[in-house]
Amino acid sequence: MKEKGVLLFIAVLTILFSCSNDDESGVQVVPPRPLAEVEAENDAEILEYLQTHYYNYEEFASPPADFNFKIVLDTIAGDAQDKIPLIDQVSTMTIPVSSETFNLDEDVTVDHTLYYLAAREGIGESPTVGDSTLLAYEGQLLSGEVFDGNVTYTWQYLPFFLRGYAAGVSNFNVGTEVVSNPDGTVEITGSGVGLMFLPSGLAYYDNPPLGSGILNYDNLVFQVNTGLFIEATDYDNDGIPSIMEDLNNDGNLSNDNTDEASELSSGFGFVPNHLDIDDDQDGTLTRDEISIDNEGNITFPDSDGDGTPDYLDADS
Ligand SMILES: [Ca+2]
Ligand SMILES: [Ca+2]
Ligand SMILES: [Ca+2]
Ligand SMILES: [Ca+2]
Repeated sequence: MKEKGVLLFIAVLTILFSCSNDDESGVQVVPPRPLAEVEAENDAEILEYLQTHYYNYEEFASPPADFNFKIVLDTIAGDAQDKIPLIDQVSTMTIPVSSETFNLDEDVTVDHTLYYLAAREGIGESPTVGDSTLLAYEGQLLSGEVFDGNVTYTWQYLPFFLRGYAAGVSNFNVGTEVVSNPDGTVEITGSGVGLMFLPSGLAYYDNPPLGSGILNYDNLVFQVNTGLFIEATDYDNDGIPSIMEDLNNDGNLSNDNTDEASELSSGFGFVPNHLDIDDDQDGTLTRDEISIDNEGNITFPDSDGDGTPDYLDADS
């Protein structure tokens, strides 16, 4: 009797599942494409672009008096056929991306290449992917279509933005001080100007924002003017800088959640450590389970000696 019930249940599930492939209008829902296939396609598109385009590097090398330090991209052709292609000027970083990031029906990790260049080196330090950064930015597609941007400086807490964007920004130095002009505009002395190319696996993949003009699997290009950043940003103010809450050290702060099991069972939802003031959900705030000396050095007591520090150990 019991077995029959299970079989019936499976049959019902199968029907529900097959129906879910079609929405109400009868349009087939397309499952996301495999990560490795999309990565290879994206990388080929970006490389093709980098080989056939250049930026206004001559203006950056000897800036005209009225130059606005904006990066302008153009095709190598006609009068511009002798320009140096971007491919000879970019640097790269390799970022492993797990298929879990996009809830794919596969279990793979695929290396993605982020291409970037500093058109103007900032004179300050560079932020980490866990820092709040003051910057102006513009995003465009490889077609040249601009989809987003902000010409005035705005604070961005990098973990809230695209993974490739945060990684890209972390390569650029910022400036030193804010200067307010008589006309109300603000400049930052010695700010950096950078450019980056993100494959879709470091951007929206198959889930771009509606109405943004970005299509599934689109590569994105961002230019940024990096003004300032807050060193060792501690977003949840628990005493531990956000970057130190990237426990698996993969540059992605959203996949570190020590108390995930108890949060999910108690209906708290998923609060990653960089946003969690009680990282082990034992009722004692993280701030009260760590020690910070007068110089700001943090130590992590482990009172039961089991190798897990108290702030991540629900039973101590
Ligand atoms: Ca992480
Ligand atoms: Ca948590
Ligand atoms: Ca925390
Ligand atoms: Ca705690």
